[in-house]
Amino acid sequence: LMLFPRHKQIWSCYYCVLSHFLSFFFFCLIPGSNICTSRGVTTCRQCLAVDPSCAWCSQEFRPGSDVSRCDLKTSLEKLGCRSDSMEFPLSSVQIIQDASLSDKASGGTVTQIRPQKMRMVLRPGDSKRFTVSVKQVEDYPVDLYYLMDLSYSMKDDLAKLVTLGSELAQTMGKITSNLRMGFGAFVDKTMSPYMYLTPPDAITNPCFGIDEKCEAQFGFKHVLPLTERVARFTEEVSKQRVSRNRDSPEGGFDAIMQAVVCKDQIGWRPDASHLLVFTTDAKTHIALDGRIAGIVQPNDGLCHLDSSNIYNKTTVLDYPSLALMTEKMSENNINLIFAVTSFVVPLDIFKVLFPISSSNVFILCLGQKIRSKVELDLVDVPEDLNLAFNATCLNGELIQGVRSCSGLKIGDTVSTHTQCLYLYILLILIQKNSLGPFMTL
Ligand SMILES: [Ca+2]
Repeated sequence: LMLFPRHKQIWSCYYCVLSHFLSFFFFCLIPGSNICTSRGVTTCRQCLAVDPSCAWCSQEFRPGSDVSRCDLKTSLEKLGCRSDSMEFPLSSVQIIQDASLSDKASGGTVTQIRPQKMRMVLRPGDSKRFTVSVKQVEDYPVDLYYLMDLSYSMKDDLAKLVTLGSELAQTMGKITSNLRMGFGAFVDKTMSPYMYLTPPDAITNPCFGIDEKCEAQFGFKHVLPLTERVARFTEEVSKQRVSRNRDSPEGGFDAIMQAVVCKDQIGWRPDASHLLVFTTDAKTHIALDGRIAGIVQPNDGLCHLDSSNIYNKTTVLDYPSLALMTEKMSENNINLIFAVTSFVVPLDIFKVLFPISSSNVFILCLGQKIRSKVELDLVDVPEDLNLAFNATCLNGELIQGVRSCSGLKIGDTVSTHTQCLYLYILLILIQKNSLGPFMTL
């Protein structure tokens, strides 16, 4: 069970209830006939798949008799079917692992959902309810990776960028004590027409033409893997110097892609919240922009950091598309946060992705927003299985068809405890015509 929405099961529930009601009504009018006997089934397997109320008698009643061996259990008993010949399996739910929910994220295994493991045996068309409790622990681990735009125009903002980084560390430190921070920097693709190639001095010092000294241009470099020593983060960020490149849009999307997919190098923890903060003051190159440099190979969405943690496919692969970025972020469970200047905010591409206010405020709010909602999602559910959710949120009221609870506030410990508990009641329903008489979860 994980996070995100899909809705469609509710209607099939109504449909099943309605069809069961109608068939019951219909068969009541014909004495001796019911849903089990009317289908003319001849095997146990077929019989048990007709309806959860049907039983199969493995003994022959009388040679040549036309009495149905598939019938309601009570009818078969009346017909003299011995109990050891009666096949009438019942659906069952068995909880296998049910460790209690953790209060704090620090120390040992963190349990945020219970039960953890269950075994369910269901007959086709049958349904079972079970309750899943979810609790968002305090001090839940947070990984924050900071992507700095180090193009020349950021020179004025570099101090602000450093401050933003340390403010971010402070703010996040208030929300969780289990914080890891890291950062990387980007400029743009290291080739013409994005890069200054002449005179030769400009390659090592792109600011040569304006009589200044700055860092050689690079595509993306991963500087500091996620570390719990936040002071080190502030220290490393303040060491950064700007570079310079030729065109105004920058190659930030290349950096985002690498930060998302290079899990091992970045050090994303599998059980932490992942925040990727992207700073820039300029437009961003998007997929197909690579064509002006003759790059036709689409971005492959793979990690290409060399041993010095430099992105080594910057001149080979095109910038990633929004679709590929979204796919990879969702795959790796990463939340992207844009910390951009007012110049960038009106750009359509950012408008589509996020509604943005002033960067500092935005990050503060977002830190809380990310932790204020809990949502259940299903992963790899077999097609024959229908799952419906009812949520019991903060006020204890049951909301049908809802799988998320929002409104969690980060505040004092006592209220957080009570506010963090969410209960979900799940209704499991297997549709008819499924693979066989049984399905095991
Ligand atoms: Ca550029």
